[in-house]
Amino acid sequence: MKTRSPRAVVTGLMWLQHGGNLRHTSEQNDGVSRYGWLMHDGENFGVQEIRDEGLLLRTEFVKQPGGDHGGDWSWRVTAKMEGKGPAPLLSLFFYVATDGQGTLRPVLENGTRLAAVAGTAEELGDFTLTFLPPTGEGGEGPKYASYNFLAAGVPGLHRLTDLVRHSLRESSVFSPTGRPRRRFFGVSSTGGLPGEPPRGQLLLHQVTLEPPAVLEVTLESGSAAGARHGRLAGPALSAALTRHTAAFERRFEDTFGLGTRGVSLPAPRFAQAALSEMLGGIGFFHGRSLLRSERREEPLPGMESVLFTAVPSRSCFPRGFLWDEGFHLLLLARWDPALARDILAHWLDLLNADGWIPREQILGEEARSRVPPEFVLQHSETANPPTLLLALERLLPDAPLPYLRRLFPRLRSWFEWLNRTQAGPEPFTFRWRGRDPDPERFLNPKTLSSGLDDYPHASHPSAQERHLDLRCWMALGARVLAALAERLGEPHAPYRDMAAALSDNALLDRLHWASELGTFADLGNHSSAVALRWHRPAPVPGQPPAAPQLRREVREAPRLQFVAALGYVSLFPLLLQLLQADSPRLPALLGSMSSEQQLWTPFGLRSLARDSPLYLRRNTEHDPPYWRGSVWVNINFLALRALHGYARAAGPHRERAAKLYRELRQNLVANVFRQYEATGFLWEHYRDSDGTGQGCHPFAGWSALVVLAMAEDY
Ligand code: 6A9
Repeated sequence: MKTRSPRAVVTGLMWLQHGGNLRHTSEQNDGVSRYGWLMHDGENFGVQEIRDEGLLLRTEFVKQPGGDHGGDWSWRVTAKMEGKGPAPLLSLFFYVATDGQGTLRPVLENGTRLAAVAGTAEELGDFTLTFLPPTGEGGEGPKYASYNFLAAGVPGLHRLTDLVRHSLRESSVFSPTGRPRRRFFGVSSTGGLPGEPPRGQLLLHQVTLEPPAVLEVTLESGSAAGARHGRLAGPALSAALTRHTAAFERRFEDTFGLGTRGVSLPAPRFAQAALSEMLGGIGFFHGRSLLRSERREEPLPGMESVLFTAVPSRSCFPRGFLWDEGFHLLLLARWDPALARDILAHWLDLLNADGWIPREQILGEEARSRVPPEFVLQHSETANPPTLLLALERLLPDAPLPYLRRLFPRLRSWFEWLNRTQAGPEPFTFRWRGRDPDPERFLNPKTLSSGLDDYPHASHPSAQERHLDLRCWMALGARVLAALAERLGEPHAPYRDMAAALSDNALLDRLHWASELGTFADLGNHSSAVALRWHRPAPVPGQPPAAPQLRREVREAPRLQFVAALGYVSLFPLLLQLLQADSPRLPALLGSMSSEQQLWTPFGLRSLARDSPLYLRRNTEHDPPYWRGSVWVNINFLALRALHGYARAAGPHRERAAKLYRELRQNLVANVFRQYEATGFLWEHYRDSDGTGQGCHPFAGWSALVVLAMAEDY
């Protein structure tokens, strides 16, 4: 829990089942079997469950606004064991830490129990954090526990886990009366991280007990003293949690109407959890990106920025990603439009003077500590699809004019940056910049900017390329900017004209219809006859033989042609609804979508057709297929949205679109739900052969769009 401010005071929880591992941050593959927010309103209330080696932790919070500093909050942590057998010894470590500002003063009981912390900080003013004594499960009676206490300097929040781990010593003793004594690992101030200068202070309260137990922590703001009627703990906290639970359920039903659609339990619980995981993942980040500019040799730090954003995955990618955020906002805009507007505004404040927004936001040390060094640099020629405009289109009707007025110049300069820097070889064509510079190392050089990383494009990147998906994104962008300008009474004709030109079906046909392939496609310098081969570098006299390398072999010279790679990219004119309802091209696209040889699976549309040359092919020895077959929820959501639109528009393909819509929706939602039931998580993508969740988990970024699909809210 932290404030939305750069040098925030942070509170948190670690836990340790003695004999097991110290748990703190959300990590991929750490063995914690299930965890996630079951309810979260994005603001004042949340309920999370964590299952870890037989232990069930339930963490619940309520915030209570009041005073001048954001008010009070309370947490309740309930620990119990699932299954039978003697309860192991469990330690819960509640901590509070500063990061560059603020002071904390411990209030100790009997020398070892940290009963409270009295603090002062920029955003919080004066506050008191109280650690209430543990009770039994039904709140009955005090519970026997041992206490340890740590006060230490903190070199940075990303070092907290190590700091605590290094201070653990197996010298503490748990000895309830009449029971055998047990030794356990307790924090001691003799550990620490020598040689790292402190940026802040840590106070930590370790409670060791045998589950079941209930522990409560309250933060009381000094300035809210007058407004408070008693402490938000015990029965008062129970009542507040009950009230918030009921309000959440009501608001969820009012917003998504799953009940009235007859969606039966447990599906609505799953939908609540999917939304809540996204809301619970929202964070406030602060710091500088590391940038690579075409104008300079050396990487340089970007401007100091703050970013309030949702994240794709709490474990794998706990930071902002530009095109992911547009998808997140589609869902958030329904739940809490003001919150969505706030996040969108933060993103647009990241623009630099040229109009560029870095694709991946790795701000500050804590964020950087989670990224391998080769991924840290952001290149100033690299774009990413302008999905924020998709979200804005949804927010537009209800957004206040002053807000839109402030957004407009930023959006204009962002869109103009895209239009200028990603222009294609001919008018009304576009080309993603920044494809992999060393094509011989890859089966097909990646295009990270497009968001579809390894989706095949021309085998030999060149300035002659025309990228279909980007062209369609630009059409959408021009349309939204025209609508925004019109709403503001600003000149909108240039955007209107651009939108019209980019959605002119005849021009689209001329530039991107590949009659020899029977579909829309990219154009580029391309060879289909490529393969990876082991290659032994020529020996150098006097030097040991070099290790064999995997290199690309091109068996047929590349030539300028349409790229045979049927999949998500081919569908873009349909996905973004640029094709007219009576387009003679619709049947071909609907046919590819519904063909099992191509894109149809019982779990959603796969990213690359089964009969496409690079279907499920690795890009290098270490680079398994990613957007070369898997089912991705974000693009399936766009497909549902488009089919829903075509099913409503008068035209010769209406029935067919409607049928496809119903079946695709059923398949996609049922599989994401089934995988959630089986594993406890939403996943980054789903295997096309059997629907298994793959990649990162939990991934409640765009995979949470299933909620809108369940609600049929497009
Ligand atoms: C970091 C760190 C275990 C790849 O969801 C974020 C992005 C998408 O925008 C993109 O479309 N993901 C998709 O193709 C994940 C990006 C990961 C960046 C590399 C590596 C590993 O941590």
